[in-house]
Amino acid sequence: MNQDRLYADAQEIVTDFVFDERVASVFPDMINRSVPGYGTIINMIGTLAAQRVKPGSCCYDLGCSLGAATLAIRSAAKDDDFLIVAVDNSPAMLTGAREYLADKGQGPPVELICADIRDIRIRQASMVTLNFTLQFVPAADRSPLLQGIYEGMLPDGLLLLSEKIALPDELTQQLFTEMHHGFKKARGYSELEISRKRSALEDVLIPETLSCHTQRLHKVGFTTIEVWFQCFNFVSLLAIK
Ligand code: GEK
Repeated sequence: MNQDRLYADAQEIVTDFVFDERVASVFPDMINRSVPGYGTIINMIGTLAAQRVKPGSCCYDLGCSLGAATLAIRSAAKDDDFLIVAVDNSPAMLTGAREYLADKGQGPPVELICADIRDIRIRQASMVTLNFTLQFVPAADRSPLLQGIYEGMLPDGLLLLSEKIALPDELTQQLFTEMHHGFKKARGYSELEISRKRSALEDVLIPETLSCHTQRLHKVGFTTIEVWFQCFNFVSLLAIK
């Protein structure tokens, strides 16, 4: 696994974060050292898919990056009788996903699509995963995207939504941010790397509060909405149609 040193060089000018070749080449290391619980969430996506995905249906991995969730779904599948649709609009990520999945055994078929998830029509979905992807979609487009997902789901369909969240008050926001930075420091990131990455993400990753997420999911039509994982400002929700 290549180590993420993208923000270690103090001389380099910090520009907006993009999912390019440089990011794709260090992505597993970057996400594991930056997102608390990432491995647990990936494993649970596989477990949930094995329980919830119906024969003949589709299982979507939206913003699939290198395909970690797709691989977990495929590896945990009891049968090959459903289609996994994995979508990402970063060509570098999709190329990486294609290579990553190619030599990782058998399972249900996977359709890899290089596209914006806002342009994808969801059909016959028994499960949809948005694992730390919605936060990169412009805020105004989040409701229409979730509405499309809801409409394309089968009854009882499951949405797994993981997000970095904003806290409703300044004190908790500060506390959770410090805890997150402590998490990153313990995994070898320097103060400089943490602050440079933070600046790069500032206008790119737009977090919302947990109540904003749950209210929107209700508005779109989901009935059961529960948080199943939280580690400071990182949350994963389940929403059932
Ligand atoms: C994982 N889910 O490993 N359309 C398509 N893809 C997009 C869009 C969009 N509009 N916006 C962002 N992406 C993965 C991790 S990473 C999370 C997801 C992170 C893609 C983007 O190219 C990137 O690959 C992914 O969403 C977000 O379980 O880096 O924090």
